[in-house]
Amino acid sequence: MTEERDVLVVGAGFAGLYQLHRLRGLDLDTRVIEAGSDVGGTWYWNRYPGARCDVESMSYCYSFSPELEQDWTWTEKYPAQPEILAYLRHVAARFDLRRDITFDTSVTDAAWDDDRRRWLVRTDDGEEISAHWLIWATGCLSIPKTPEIEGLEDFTGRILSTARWPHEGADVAGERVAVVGTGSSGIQAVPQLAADAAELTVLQRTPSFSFPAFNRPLADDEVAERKAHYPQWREAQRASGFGVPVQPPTRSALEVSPEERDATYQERWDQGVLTAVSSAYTDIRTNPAANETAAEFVRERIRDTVDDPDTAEVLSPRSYPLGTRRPCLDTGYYETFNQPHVRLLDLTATPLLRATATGLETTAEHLEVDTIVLATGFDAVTGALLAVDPRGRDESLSEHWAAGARSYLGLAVAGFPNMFTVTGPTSPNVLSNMVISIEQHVDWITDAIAQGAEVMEADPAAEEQWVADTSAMVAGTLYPRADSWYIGANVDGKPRVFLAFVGGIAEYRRRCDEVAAADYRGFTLTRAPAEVGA
Ligand code: NA7
Repeated sequence: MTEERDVLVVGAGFAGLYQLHRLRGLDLDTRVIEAGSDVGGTWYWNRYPGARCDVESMSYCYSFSPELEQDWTWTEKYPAQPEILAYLRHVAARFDLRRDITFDTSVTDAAWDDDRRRWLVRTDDGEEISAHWLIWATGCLSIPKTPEIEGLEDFTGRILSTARWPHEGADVAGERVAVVGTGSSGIQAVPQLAADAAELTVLQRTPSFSFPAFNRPLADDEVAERKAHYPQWREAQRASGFGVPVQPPTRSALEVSPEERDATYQERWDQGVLTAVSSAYTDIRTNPAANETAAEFVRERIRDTVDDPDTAEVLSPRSYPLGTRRPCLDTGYYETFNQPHVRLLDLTATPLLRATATGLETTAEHLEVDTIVLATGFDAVTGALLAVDPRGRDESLSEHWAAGARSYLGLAVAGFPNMFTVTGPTSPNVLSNMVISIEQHVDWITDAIAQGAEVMEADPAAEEQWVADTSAMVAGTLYPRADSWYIGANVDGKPRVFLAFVGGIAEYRRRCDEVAAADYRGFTLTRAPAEVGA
């Protein structure tokens, strides 16, 4: 039997939980389907040692409830995965959200029924749900990317994935461990794994720019101060580029002396904030020469930290500008390479050939290991949507996106009526504090649904224009100079389209609000026949 609902939401992470809460406010009958056994999304799955958010805890939390803001007290500058998960569990309990969430269940397909003007959704439990609205709250980094390492299935030791870390933990004490991947996950896990492993080898293909987090417990008085001024802080977050307030730049990096520039970079480095250094001057994201001054400052810090000059050089990114691939925040990452049992293996010099029964083989050596840790990233932003591949009015999403992801405002897709994507492609998503972006999207979607249309659909021309506008914005930056997952480069065959809005969250919000204020310009809203002319 087909269950009838007003809204079906896929995913119960930060996005799905808030979306459910807001839809209850409209009195809509909502059901949430979640693949995990609990709420949390990203923070449910990514339990590897060292997993931590790199947006500060008192900024990486919901702003919709002042009471929640006051009642919840974060303990560290940067929250570790267990604390974020505890927070989301608290939110689920506090707002009584679990009763509308079905766990351990995946949506397997979704198709728009143009006659009934509803979505028909199926789950891996064999259930069929018909919904007036379908909202994807599936996250941007939720489908782990399996690396194309030949023979991995022949390895007889243990393979762990940072994105699917065992809930009971994984003891590597006394083991020989290889970590493949040096993005945020690898960089956070390496110091922790090094503390237990007998030998740790880090296999690096592309080095990341990583900044020290200077993580620490939060003092009572700073928590009280923030809580006393939360509304102003939230305003500053929303007015900022990434949802993380930093002192805005006023000058070009090239108009100040090298001494002054380095002093500025050092001051921002010491803040331990992901975007602080790259926001020091107006042109770091647009001018290669300006960017190089900041990049070289970071390389200098790597050389200061790592004892062996060859290792420091291999850890120093040179193939792309600072900020064009996701930078990282770390706790003791570079220092880890000074430990005698830790080794860096440069896969650009000696590429990885294959896995064997007992380890990993490069062009130079056979590395015998007990455990391989894969920190090899995700099929970002579009992966979870295309895994289901919903079918719209005339075509599937994969057909519509054959040449790359297209959307209107990152919220809706032409030909996919009554469907919204929270933090979808070409919204600020991965270039922003996710929680702030999620709240803005959910609020916008909820207001749109409250218009009471029977069918709401993005116009193809509006989508076309949005794609043109956002692509032009990217072309004015240095982002296209990097092969990054921002552009789909990490997944074989993924069409190259920049997946995030680069104009900053304040500008993005302005554009979304403007569309809503202009009677949802670029959307067609159809009323139910009975209501027409009423
Ligand atoms: P990332 O940032 O995509 O990092 C994945 C890493 O894995 C990266 O260093 C890759 O090197 C490496 N990789 C991937 N496949 C291979 C193979 N086959 N061989 C060797 N190395 C490989 O993912 P993370 O999970 O670390 O971080 C994702 C985001 O989560 C992060 O930015 C935060 O937003 C939170 P490559 O760069 O492709 O040369």
